[in-house]
Amino acid sequence: MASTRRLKLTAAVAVAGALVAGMTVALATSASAGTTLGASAAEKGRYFGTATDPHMFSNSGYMTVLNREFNQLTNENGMKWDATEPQRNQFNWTRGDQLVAHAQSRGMLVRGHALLWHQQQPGWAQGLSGSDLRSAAINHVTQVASHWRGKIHSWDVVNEAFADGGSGGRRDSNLQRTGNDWIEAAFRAADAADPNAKLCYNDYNTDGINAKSTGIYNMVRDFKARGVPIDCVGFQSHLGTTIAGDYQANLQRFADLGVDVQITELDVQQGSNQANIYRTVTRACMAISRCTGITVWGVRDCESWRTGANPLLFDCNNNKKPAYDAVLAELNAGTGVPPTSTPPVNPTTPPGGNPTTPPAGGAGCTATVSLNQWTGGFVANVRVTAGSGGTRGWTVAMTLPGGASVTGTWSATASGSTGTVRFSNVSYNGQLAAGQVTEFGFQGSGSGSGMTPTCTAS
Ligand code: G2I
Repeated sequence: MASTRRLKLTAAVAVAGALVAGMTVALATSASAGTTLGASAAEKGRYFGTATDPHMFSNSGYMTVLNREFNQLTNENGMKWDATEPQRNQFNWTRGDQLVAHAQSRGMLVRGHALLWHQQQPGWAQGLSGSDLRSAAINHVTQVASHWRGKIHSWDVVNEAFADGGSGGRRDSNLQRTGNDWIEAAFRAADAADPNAKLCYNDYNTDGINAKSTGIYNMVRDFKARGVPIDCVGFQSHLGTTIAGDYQANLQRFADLGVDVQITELDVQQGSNQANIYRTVTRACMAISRCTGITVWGVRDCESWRTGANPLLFDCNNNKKPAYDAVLAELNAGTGVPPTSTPPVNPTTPPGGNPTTPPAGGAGCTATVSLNQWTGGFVANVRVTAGSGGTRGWTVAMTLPGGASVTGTWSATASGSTGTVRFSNVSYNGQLAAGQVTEFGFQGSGSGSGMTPTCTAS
């Protein structure tokens, strides 16, 4: 985990041409510096991206704009649950692979969108509930994040889980009904599957300090305090004809928690204020060193999901709009990010030690468990720390209380479901360097109290 964290931090400056997660990000900054959105953002250590869909890749006018202006791509629909897992455990990578291939061929970053969301679930998942849905959801996170491991700059691990209105609480959904800890279980599974991707929570109507953004702020603060692996918060910023006066202050309060902030789905209602609002958003991001990039939700007005709103930077004839000029000017006027980001601060030491300073385990390995329990069930998250000799593989044995049984496991293989259960590494998390940490988890029925893990390394 320690080396993992450092790699994640360097990802913020990947746009400057660093080697990150096994992918070379070489962005053309010199030829067109100051004259395109991507190059101007890259000069300031940031990305400027767009949502797109591979079905547009054959449209030459569109692609001229996309390839010239943007250095980050998000698949508008093709990496969602319904697209990637249309039948349970049968995966379709076509649209995501096409987008990743195009991005890689041009040195563009990829934002992954979105692992878990209450919308655009495949029909089979919509029909599930309880521990069956929880297992399917965690399996989805693991499989999808593993498939594109090392190729995704940032993942929207969980999308739109908070309610609109004044409650500041969670949105009701089939996922929420599996237990309030479903979000942290998803982040832990994503971290195990792709340790170098930045892991984001993404939502809308969070464009200012309000009840919803404060609910999310409290969740992120709690995650940081307990060592849940969250790296960033996405602010979609689907905006109308006004923008909150505290837009920047809201981003800043999240950055101050020790997470990156990203503008992930920006579009603004056409009108006399459109260019000004785009300018305000860009200026706010450039003023915050942990605001690592901006993504607009489409290239041209005619492909926007907001039919008739004309909310984007290019018209349907590939022409730049006044809002484009406003954004470019702000990118060029803005400040750069520091060459190395400040490491995130964990306000309290999480169970099992702070990930940046793992405890010395001696030879072999050590394991700690943290539990989220409710009446009749629990989720256990287990942290495995390699001792001074590192590991080629590991097994964690745990004796479940009488009446308890394992109903689903992620990032490990379980030997059984009751009594003493042995959890062994899967293919990608067995090899750990000295002091390195990995995590796995399982869901159970009954009570999980009193389990003591014993770790054996091979
Ligand atoms: O709703 C706007 C965005 C809000 N945040 C999450 C984003 O993922 C979301 O994107 C939109 C896409 O822009 C739309 O393109 O998500 C919609 C789905 O909720 C997308 O719409 C879907 C339609 O619902 C489908 O009928 C259609 O087949 O687009 C699909 C492909 O065109």
